[in-house]
Amino acid sequence: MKTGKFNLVAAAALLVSAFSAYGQTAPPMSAAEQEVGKKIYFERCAGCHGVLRKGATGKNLEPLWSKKAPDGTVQEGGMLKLGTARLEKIIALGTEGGMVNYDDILSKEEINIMARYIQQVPPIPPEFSLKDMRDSWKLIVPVAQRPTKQMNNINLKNVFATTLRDTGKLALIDGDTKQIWQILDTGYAVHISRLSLSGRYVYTVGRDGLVTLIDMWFEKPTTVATIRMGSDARSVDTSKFKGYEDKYLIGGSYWPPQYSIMDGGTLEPLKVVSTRGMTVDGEYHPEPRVASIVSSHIKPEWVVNIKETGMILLVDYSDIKNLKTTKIESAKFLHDGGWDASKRYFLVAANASNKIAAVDTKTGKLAALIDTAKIPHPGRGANFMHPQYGPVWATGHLGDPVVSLISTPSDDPKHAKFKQYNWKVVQELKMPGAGNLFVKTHPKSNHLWADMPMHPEREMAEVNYVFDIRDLSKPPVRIDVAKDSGLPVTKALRRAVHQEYNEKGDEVWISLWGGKTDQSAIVIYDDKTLKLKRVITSPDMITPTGKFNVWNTQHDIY
Ligand code: DHE
Repeated sequence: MKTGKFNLVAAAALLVSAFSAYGQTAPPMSAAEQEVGKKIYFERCAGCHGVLRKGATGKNLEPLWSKKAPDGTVQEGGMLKLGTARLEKIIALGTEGGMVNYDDILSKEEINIMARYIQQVPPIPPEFSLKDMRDSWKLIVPVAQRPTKQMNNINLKNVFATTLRDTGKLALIDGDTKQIWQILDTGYAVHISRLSLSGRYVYTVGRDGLVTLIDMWFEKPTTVATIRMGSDARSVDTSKFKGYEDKYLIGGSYWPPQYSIMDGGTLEPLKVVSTRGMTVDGEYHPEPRVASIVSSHIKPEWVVNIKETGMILLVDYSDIKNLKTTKIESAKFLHDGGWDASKRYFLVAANASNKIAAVDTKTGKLAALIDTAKIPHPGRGANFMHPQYGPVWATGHLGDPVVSLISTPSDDPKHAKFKQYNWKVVQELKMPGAGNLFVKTHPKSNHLWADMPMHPEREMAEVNYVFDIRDLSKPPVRIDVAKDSGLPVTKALRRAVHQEYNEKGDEVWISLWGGKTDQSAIVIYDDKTLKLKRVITSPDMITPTGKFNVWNTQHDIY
């Protein structure tokens, strides 16, 4: 794994001086142990706790911290105060606050290393400039040398770009034949894939900041360009407004905290914009990470959600030399989200505030801040017509056993009677447990699927629940994805995660995300009958997570 120009020697020197400044000494670590700690921290911890360890969804993990409470009292804490033995317990067993247990992911020795590592001063990774991006840029096949028409017979609209998380690869699966078409090298633990508006190109972003551009018009899908945006990233999208179709690509980084604009066809870097600045509370934050990004269909704009500041940016790409940005205050910490059915409003989880922020991309203003149950986590959410309340958008929750349904506005005069409910949680559907990550439906479906992969118990993490949206008073149907896969039970949980419909909207694909050396599967259900249809598995099917159907991703159908 590459993490950019991380300078260990400088970091080690920093450690020594900082410990004496604290007057408390962190437990000793060899250089090799620090290297292991750095790698595991990047892979497993930084996403929730931040590179500078100031905390976001996860707690502050600095060696020592102090903060002023609203009543003026000063609170103090830190990893040095907790000490190695207590930290080992927390890492191994997890916490009620939502941290997962690592005793089935890390060895005892690794847990001990991590307990000591987080008592050291966090090393600060280097910045990443436009020049660094340019130096990392590889244009493998220039546009002029690419096919001018599709050179294969695959129904590209029904291809699924599937992350094979721990192998640093992406599987392109033919949704018609259910055959793995091609497996390609990508960045580490690809987080999402997004499609060009044309449906020809797949863009993926690895957690290590590597963006990969894959052309599906070749006989076999081919990587035509790669670029690094920094050392830690989660999001990409193209420009989708008329006249700018796929002209640009935007990528959001966790480290350094910034977004980058690239040429959509070649990934040539064009601009880097820092997101450091003030939070919605008026405090400076040194690490405001870029969470979800989405491309507007009605304006030449991207919606860019900044996690730590709680600011939603509308970035106008019609003139990138004179970049105009609207900064909308919402709440902390922004994470994932999706469009309402009209594609005018973007709804994003402010997960630590237990709120959903809805931005009106037509007026460029915040439309609503809606209180929800604990830690909303919508993925892109799910839109459907509620029999009683009209158009709703659904989000699940990591922290509470419910799926919240939020009423969304509609211009259709037939829906005028539902206006009174707009931006209210009109119903909470009961789930048997918390730990939900994704919900999904399709305009042609009568079902709403919900997973619980972050639930600590096997009977919950390995299944999905399906609601009948025509009659939400009916109890949801339990679908045992792990059992249906036919694969043997393994020590590691096999989390049933992330649902995706096929192009026609009559099949649901669910990933069974097993241990990093275990063979896993994609389990496919008939959406009408809820019966098992097919299992895609092979020795290459290791840790599948997100799946992105070309047609549905291209057109934001969910
Ligand atoms: Fe995700 C979306 C960040 C952990 C699978 N995840 C997102 C988005 C962000 C994000 C910002 C929205 C991207 C967008 O729409 O532009 N995810 C993070 C984290 O910071 C976090 C909590 C910790 C980390 O270290 O990354 C995290 N995510 C996970 C996982 O553990 C998951 C389940 C498996 C994995 O691959 O690591 C996971 N995240 C996903 C998926 C999406 C996603 C599948 C896209 C959902 C979609 O349908 O669009």
